[in-house]
Amino acid sequence: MKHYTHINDLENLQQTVQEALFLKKNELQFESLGKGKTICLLFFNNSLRTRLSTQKAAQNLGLNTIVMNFGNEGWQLEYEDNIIMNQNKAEHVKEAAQVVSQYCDIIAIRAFASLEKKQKDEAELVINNFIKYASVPVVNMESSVGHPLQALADAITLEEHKVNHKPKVVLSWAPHPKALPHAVANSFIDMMHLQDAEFVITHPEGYDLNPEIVKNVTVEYNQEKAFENADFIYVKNWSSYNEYGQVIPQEKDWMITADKMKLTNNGKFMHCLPVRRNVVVADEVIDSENSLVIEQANNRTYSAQIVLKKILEELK
Ligand code: AN0
Ligand code: CP
Repeated sequence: MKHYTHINDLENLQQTVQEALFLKKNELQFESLGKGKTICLLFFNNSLRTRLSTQKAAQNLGLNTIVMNFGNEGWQLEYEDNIIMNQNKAEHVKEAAQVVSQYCDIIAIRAFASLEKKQKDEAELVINNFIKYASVPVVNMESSVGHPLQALADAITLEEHKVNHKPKVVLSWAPHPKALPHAVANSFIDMMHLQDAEFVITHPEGYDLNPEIVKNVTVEYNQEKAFENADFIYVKNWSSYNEYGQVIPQEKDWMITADKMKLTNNGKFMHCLPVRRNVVVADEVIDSENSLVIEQANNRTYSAQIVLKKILEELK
């Protein structure tokens, strides 16, 4: 695994989850592995969890960390080839990626979808150009299309809360005032393809995700029906994929409430955070004993740490 941009870059998900759980028991057991090496975290968008947990994971492995926020602090990058750069973009990714590679051994990047043009987002310009021009491994900290460190943390959390039967896991859409990317939902689905579970996706009509990612997963447009007997309810908002980036108003309220959770098999509530209370999920659900959101956030450290550990072992 040179780069980590997709959950399938892991050779074996189940084994990686076990390795992450082993790390979690003693997070400093490989504290010398990254000694003398540096990771650069490049943020083109906001973050709380990804930023702190990836830094913590790096620190647990003895890596030095440099964090850079693009946006206001970095030069605006150009991604087009053969372009006359006489507008507002000061630097081409071709130089930028090679330059960053001079200062570090691993580059991690967060660059969300713009939600303006599907084709442009799906080309994954930022992460793919860094992979093309950088001379060091690249880690995806949420790109246009995926958030594989989140999906790995979710796999770890599912494993820790395993039930003694094949679990029913439901990915439910929930409302949000802003247009949000598809990345978290996509990577959760990619990860669930590798699990032995009954997996159902529920969302309003018009919110169908990319069929190439969903593949043969059951889609149930009736949220209550989908929730019946579920062991895990994984909640996320996303904007329309077909009407790309649009928010389609709903008559029915898709917010996750205690009444809806009563339809489940004492189901656990999961969300990657940040979450808008009483829009996406009612206080009574996120504050309940069945809410796993803080554990998911905690597992972001071990998800990042096991990925960085695998990359460092290959660098040696
Ligand atoms: C982002 C998203 O939905 O992709 C980040 C989630 C980890 N969420 C928001 O922008 C609120
Ligand atoms: N879940 C997650 O990636 O959170 P941040 O956007 O705060 O990093």
